[in-house]
Amino acid sequence: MDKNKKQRSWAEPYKIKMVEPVRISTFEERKKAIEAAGYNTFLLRSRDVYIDLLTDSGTSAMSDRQWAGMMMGDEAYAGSENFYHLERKVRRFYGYKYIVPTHQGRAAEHIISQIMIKKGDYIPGNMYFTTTKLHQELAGGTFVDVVIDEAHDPDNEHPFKANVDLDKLETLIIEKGADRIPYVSIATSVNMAGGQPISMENLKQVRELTQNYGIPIIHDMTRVAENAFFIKQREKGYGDKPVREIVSEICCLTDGATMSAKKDALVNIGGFLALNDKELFKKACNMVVIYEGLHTYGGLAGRDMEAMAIGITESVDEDHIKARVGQVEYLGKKLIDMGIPIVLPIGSHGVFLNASKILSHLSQDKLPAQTLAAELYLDAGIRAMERGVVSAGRNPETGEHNYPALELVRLTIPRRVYTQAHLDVVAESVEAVYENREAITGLEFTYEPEHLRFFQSRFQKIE
Ligand code: PM9
Repeated sequence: MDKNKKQRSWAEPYKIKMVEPVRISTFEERKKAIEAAGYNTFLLRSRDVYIDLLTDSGTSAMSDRQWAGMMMGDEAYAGSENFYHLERKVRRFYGYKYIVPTHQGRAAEHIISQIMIKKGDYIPGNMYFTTTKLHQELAGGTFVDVVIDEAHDPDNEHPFKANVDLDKLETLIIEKGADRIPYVSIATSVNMAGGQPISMENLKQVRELTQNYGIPIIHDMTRVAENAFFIKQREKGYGDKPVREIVSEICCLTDGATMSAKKDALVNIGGFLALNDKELFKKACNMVVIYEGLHTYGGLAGRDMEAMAIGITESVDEDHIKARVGQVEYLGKKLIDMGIPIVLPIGSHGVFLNASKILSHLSQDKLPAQTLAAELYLDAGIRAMERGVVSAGRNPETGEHNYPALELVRLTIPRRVYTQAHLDVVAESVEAVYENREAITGLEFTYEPEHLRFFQSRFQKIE
């Protein structure tokens, strides 16, 4: 490339056809709202939020083609045309043989955990995810983190922080025995590490190792296209490969997958379980009728499956994925320039603020990430998500808090929803909170539910 060539700007590969007005609230209104929500951003009403970066889950803007597809919903109880369209897309883009639709990702996690895990089993994975780990535990298993150590260090700039530490994995297999490991759980673009990718090279090594022991790999493919984009950018030999081919190569190295289509696949609701093994598929079909619905709709309307089928194609479009990850990078770079500590490298679906560093005067017991998320809301009505000690929950055996090395606040970017100007407002708000950080006191629990406590817990300020 010509080094003297000026760097040119890029813009999103879409134009806006419909708008949803948002309201800018006053500080007094926000103070009332966050108190009423018990300082938990999950308990805020959406109408009280100006820029909603709680999650990229189900919050994306669907395309005109997806909306048109919604009108083609075949709402038959059994054998809807939209199911067969979805099945064709899963086979074509991901290569899995059998698909069971589910209403969202955790329903697929529930089914796979119940059909594969026995009491006393161990499930190694490249870092935990809240719902995935809970379903493994509810099925009688124990999750074991085998991600590389770099993943737990927010400042480490390893390009593939979701890689598996092969020594950790093999030691576990030898110690516990392959028969007590029903599968290895591999996530692409690991959420809790900050949206970090696994490399193709590492995935191939995991494949080889697990095949030697006869252990299958179940893939959490929620953000597989984002992971593939990072492989294209960072891994030798992949620079000229289309993202859709990289996605397919990843999936081919695994035996089955759980999908929350609310992320990569650009729908507001939906997911699936995909499998290559016919016997497991039969068991999954038997389970889905108990919890979700018939195996050709799994809790979804025909129109939802149609939007998902179309969203799968759009998710691997080169221009789309470049702009999607590019928006996150734009915000991340702005925050780095402002001197704000964030997880490095910048993630695929959001920028993760390092709350331990920003609120370094608060111990983890004072819930720095939960506190920071509440302060961000107070400053400018921006809603973010805690990803620290509150999300990590308690050890089921000891009842003690799990203290994760990463105490983070996630500024998650919904796909195709916000403009660069929104992201400028977000960056300025983070900077304002950062400048006032010394005055911030922590939070303590006033209510804590048993499972996935981050969703519904309530807190009060420590004065
Ligand atoms: N992720 C997120 O905001 C939704 C709420 S937090 C539980 O990041 C992965 C990697 C996810 C995920 C949800 C699920 C569960 C599985 N794996 O929310 O049930 O990021 O569709 O998917 C959220 P569902």
